[in-house]
This record gives sequence, structure tokens and C-alpha cells, in this order.
Amino acid sequence: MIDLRSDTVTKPSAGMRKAMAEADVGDDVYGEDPTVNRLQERVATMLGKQAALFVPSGTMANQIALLTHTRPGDEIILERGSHVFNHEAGGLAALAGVQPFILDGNRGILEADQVEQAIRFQDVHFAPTKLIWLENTHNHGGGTVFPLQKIKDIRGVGLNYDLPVHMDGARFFNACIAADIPPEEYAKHVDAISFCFSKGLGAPVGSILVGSSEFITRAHRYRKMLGGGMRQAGILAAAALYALDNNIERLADDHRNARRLAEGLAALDGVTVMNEPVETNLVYFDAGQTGKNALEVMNDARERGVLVMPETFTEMRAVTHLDVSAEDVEQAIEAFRDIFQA
Ligand code: TLP
Repeated sequence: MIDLRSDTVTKPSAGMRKAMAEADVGDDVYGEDPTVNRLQERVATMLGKQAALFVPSGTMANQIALLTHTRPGDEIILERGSHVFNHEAGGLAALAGVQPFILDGNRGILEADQVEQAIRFQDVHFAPTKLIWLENTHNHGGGTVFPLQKIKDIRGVGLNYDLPVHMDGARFFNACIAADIPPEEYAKHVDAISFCFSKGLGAPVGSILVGSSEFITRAHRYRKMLGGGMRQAGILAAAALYALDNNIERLADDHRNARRLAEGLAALDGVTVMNEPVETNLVYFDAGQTGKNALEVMNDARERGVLVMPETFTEMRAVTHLDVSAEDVEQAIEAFRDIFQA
């Protein structure tokens, strides 16, 4: 099967498994896992921040970030398609108890003046604005890279109004590679950031939250509260360290493969690629004009050895990652040609 549903489906390579098997471990709830400690220190340094916290998932990183930045009843500014708003089972409301002020971005990208206009002035009727939330790359926006200048401008607004800026960087390194921006340069312009090891970086489990020592100390308590204390997690941290050493630069291959896939799909009658130009590893396409809905396309593709994810009634997502080769992409294009031109 060529699995294009998500970059979360990657399986640890032999080299990664070896690193995991050989990892030194300890009880991380006591702060005694040397491999977790090494990972956290390395990532904090890499991003030019004071501290980092290894967590089980991107969703937990986001929920911990919300809990750490806000109090129940606060308002946060975010983009309509944000993962934290749409795909985290209502955790924003149920766990942090914050309400979203939703802005429509251009492919997920917000402008500083939009953000400024969304900030509540002091009035007893309002929930006070406490956080600006950005996503980079923006998943639902199409794997869009947040331009550095726009982040600087939004941070400028944040500083003027004393509001922290948080970045859900689940696919942060896809953004760094696509834009050729060093991680610390992006991270410098946000107060805190998270990224995932278990997507394009190819690790089986794990994400990390990065920020000031004070922020991470408070975040640590919420990780415990949510059940994210992982004991001998060095086995997982070893996979994450291996991913940092081996799987960042190669993300460029995934981006090239995604552009090729988009080109192949766009050439088919009735298929529209929705996120042209494809910037990173996500391809969103609409097959409505072919007369097939997304579930039918998903089933037809599965019969031909290709897995894709339906997004809406007619829209689908295909994701390239380290377990998808350039040849696999050609084979997937062939399968879609067969489906749509049959
Ligand atoms: N996204 C997954 C699904 O949940 C949709 C995917 O396949 O793309 N932030 C962003 C921007 C994400 O895309 C995701 C995962 C997360 C957070 C959550 O990460 P996990 O799955 O580790 O909880």
C-alpha cells in the first residue's frame, strides 16, 4: 500500500529502532531519563529558547500550551482552519475552557492588522484576549509556510498589547526547509512553539513544547495533570534524536514528491488541486467534477493500492513522507489516472 493519508503513518526505520533499543533510560517523571533530558536540552538550544518538554503527541502539546498560556474564560485569537480548533476533540473548550476569536486567513496565514483588530479592549462584557495562536505549516491551509515577516509583524502586535504568540509547529521543520529559514530564526519571533517528531520526521511517538524556563516549568505540571508523564520515555526520545540527526534535510524530497503528485493530479480531467502552489508535503484536491465523491475516490484508490484521506464530500488530502518514494508517487498518479479516466 502507498499510504498518503498522513505523514503520521511513517514507521521507524531500522536505524531508528536500533537507536531506540540502545537508549539509556530512567524515570522521566522524576526528571531522571538521560535521553529525554538530552533531547529537551538539544531542542531548546536548537530553537534558541531556555527549555523544552517532551510530550506524547501534538494534541497534548497544544492542550498543555493552552492551559499554560491562559485561564478559563479567556479568549484566544486563531485562524478558522487551526488544528487546535477543529481537530482536537473540543479540548480547547473542555480542558482549557477558552473561547476562540476566529479569523479567516489566506490559506491559514493571518495578517498583523487582522490580529490587532481582533484584540478586545477592556470592557466588562468581553472575555479578555490572552493569546495569539499561529500554525506553521498550516495544515488545513494546504501545508502553507508562514512567512517570517508576517510572524514578526504579528509578534509586534503581541508585544504592543502584552499578548504572547504561540506557534503550533506540528510540521515546523517542513516550514524551515521549504522557506530555508533556520529554526531559531522562526522561534525567536514567538513566545513558545511546539513541533512533532511523529509526522514528517518519522518517529513513532512524540512532540515537544519549547519556551522560557518559566513557561516550561508551568507546562510540566499540566503534562502531569493530563497524564503525559511517560516514565522510561528515553526509548521514544532516542527516536526523536535520531529523527533530528537524519530526517530534517530530507523533507525537501517530500516537498518535491508532493509537487509532482499535485502536477499529476491537476492534469486529470475534473480534478482540481486546491493548494497550488504546493509549498510543502500536503496536497489537497477536489474530485467533485469527476462525478465521484471523496468516499468513492478513497475506495477506488484503496483497490489500486493507494490510501488517501477524504476531507469533505468531494475534497481529499494526500500527504508525502519518508515512506513514500518518487516511484510510489508515479504509481499513485497512475492509479488516479485509472480511477478518473475509467
Ligand atoms: N494532524 C493530523 C490529524 O489530526 C488531522 C494529520 O494527519 O494531519 N497540529 C497540527 C497542525 C496537526 O496537523 C496535528 C495532527 C496536530 C497538531 C496533532 O498532532 P497529534 O496527531 O500528534 O496529536
